[in-house]
Amino acid sequence: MIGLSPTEISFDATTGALSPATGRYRKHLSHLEGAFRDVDAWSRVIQEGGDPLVYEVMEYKKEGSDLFFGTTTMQPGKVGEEYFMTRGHFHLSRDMGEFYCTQHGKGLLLLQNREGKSETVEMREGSCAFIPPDWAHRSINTGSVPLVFTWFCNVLAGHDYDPIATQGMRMLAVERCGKVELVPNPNFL
Ligand code: M6P
Ligand code: ZN
Repeated sequence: MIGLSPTEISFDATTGALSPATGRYRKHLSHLEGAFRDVDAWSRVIQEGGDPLVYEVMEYKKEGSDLFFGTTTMQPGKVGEEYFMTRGHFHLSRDMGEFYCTQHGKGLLLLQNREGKSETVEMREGSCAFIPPDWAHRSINTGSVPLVFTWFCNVLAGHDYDPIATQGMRMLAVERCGKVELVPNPNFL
């Protein structure tokens, strides 16, 4: 790691655009098959809503560095009563956590440990969330504008999607009577 040069990377706090970026991807609703409880609503929003963009991730990784960071920009929206959210993952390296710092919008960070204990941290402008090692994490846009956050992580952390893709998370974030509610996921055993 000796010999790496200091670098400035700029980001736009309202769009999440990163410059320079070394990677980026977009997730549209059709890429999130199985993530939302209401499968009929999921198909309907894809067909009638033109397969909307749910989130975009941009990252900056310096070759040879132990750390990297990026932005995630989540669009507002719902599938049935459930808010747009990320897939959610554990880290492959179980001893590595992460930080999320919210730049714009509002949301919920839903966390779950290996024993199925569920916790949330509010995501709002000017707040950061610490994600402890071996806690699964999923971000949820509960607002009406894009939720933009920066994240900081070890390059060796890796993504383990299987447990959440298979079982989902214990809690769901839904809108009921115009309010954000966390309700138990009937499909989580
Ligand atoms: C955050 C980070 C990324 C992650 C992204 C989307 O920005 O944790 O590493 O890829 O969220 O989440 P997911 O990979 O679970 O879809
Ligand atoms: Zn992560």
